[in-house]
Amino acid sequence: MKHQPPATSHQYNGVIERYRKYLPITEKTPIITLKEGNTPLIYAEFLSKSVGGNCEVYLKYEGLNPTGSFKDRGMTLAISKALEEGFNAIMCASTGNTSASAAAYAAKAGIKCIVLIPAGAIASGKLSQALIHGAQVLAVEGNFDDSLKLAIEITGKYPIRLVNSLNPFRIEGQKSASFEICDLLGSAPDFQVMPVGNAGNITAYWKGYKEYKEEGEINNLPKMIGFQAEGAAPIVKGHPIENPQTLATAIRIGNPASWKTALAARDESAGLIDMVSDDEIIEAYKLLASKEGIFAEPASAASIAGLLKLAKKNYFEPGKKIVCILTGHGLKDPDRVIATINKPKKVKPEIKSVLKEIGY
Ligand code: AN7
Repeated sequence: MKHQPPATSHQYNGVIERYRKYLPITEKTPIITLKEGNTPLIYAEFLSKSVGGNCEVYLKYEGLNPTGSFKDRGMTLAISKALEEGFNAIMCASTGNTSASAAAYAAKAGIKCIVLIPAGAIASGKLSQALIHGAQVLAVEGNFDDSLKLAIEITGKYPIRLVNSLNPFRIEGQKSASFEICDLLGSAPDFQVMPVGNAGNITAYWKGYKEYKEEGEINNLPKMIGFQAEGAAPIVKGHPIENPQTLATAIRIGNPASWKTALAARDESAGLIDMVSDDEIIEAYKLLASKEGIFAEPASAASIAGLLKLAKKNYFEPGKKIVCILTGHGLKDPDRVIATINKPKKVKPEIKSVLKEIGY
């Protein structure tokens, strides 16, 4: 491997190197990495108390990946394999995070990246990332589902690799997050709570847990719990949603590509997939930031909203370990904060005015 620091430096080198034996990597695969993965699992004191019954709540902070979301775990593999297979162009449809990640890894690999985004419907941080990394960004006058249909059709006809989660290497890379959770806890948690959009990530986590159990790394499996946004909850409602709506733009998806495998994860684990309202998402978003010190984007807060919804119904038995996945960083969508929290109050540049405002 070129340009890696000497082994003695102990630098972490990304999910492919760390979990190589569980991944479809050969000696010929050129490894494209931005040192993704190895994200912290943070004990959440306030949330643990809120759930009660001596339950322990942990947050897997995926916003600390190189491009600020979990997508990097799958992208390192998808791009490395695309290079191995001789592609020099990739394409994705995206609600934002996939495009940011694809653009960054394509830049690192020196290949062309084309992204199709629903016009006017992705958060400004994500759009900025895709643009600065040099992707060709096309704003489709339609929603994510329309964009994905186009990406599938085009990549089926032209020598461009699709890097949405329909690309099996995306799922392979993303399963590394369940390995990390097990390595840190010493077992699988009792419950895992996460947002569900196109349903690739719940598919990947479940695959990871099952493989770790087959390999003898763990003896238990978690119940898989997914949350969709109320206005974009096709899996909960049992039919595609033609015009999905939610302020959690990352999961504004009406016809998930991995629908069937999401149902399998739910049913094989005896878990559930439910929904939360935008109001519940915003409440959880603020609570996470103000009580746990963690800024996650609204889609990620859906897992916290879901955790609290289930806790209210006494869903969790006492003493259980619960891991919530915080899929993306809050800075991805700064406009949501401005729309949610009062703007700073203006004061005159004098001590008197400041003291008056702060009550001293
Ligand atoms: C922060 O970027 O679909 O259920 O195109 O960005 O695996 O789709 C993003 C999805 C959750 C849902 N949280 O994951 C895209 C895209 C965040 C996300 C999801 C997404 P999946």
